[in-house]
Amino acid sequence: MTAAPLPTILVVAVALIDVDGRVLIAKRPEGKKLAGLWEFPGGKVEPGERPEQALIRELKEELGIDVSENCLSPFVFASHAYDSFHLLMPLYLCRRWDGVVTAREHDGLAWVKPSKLSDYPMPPADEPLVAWLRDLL
Ligand code: 523
Repeated sequence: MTAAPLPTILVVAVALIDVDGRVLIAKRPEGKKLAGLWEFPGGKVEPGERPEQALIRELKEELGIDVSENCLSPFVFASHAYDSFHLLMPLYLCRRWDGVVTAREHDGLAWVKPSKLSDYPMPPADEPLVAWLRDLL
């Protein structure tokens, strides 16, 4: 018998990059899946949303910042089969935002040089993105 295919969910994520070329990662909170791992912030694309709209919404909710759509550049697509779903996750780059980055939903935030990102345990979908960012920045 063939196993039923895993449902696919679309999640958007961002690498916020500061003037010193450091990248923001955020610690997933207790009580959520993959708690304690450091992720590129983002979240699920809700029905009817375009990915960029979803990312702008998530950045406001999670980090308290305002981002305009023309500051978001699509960079690379992550794909990972978790136990119960297949995750598709485009990573956007963003170097400009308004407001102060604040952990509203995470257990911590860190601004990290690309060469040091691999020191932080990440969700499996995020791990391959680190090498892409190291090569770019
Ligand atoms: N990931 C992931 N990496 C990553 C993100 C933002 C999300 O692997 N950088 C995974 C973790 C979850 C799933 O994607 O299994 C959904 O992410 P989540 O929970 O952050 O999305 P939300 O916040 O939209 O979900 P709800 O808490 O259900 O609202």
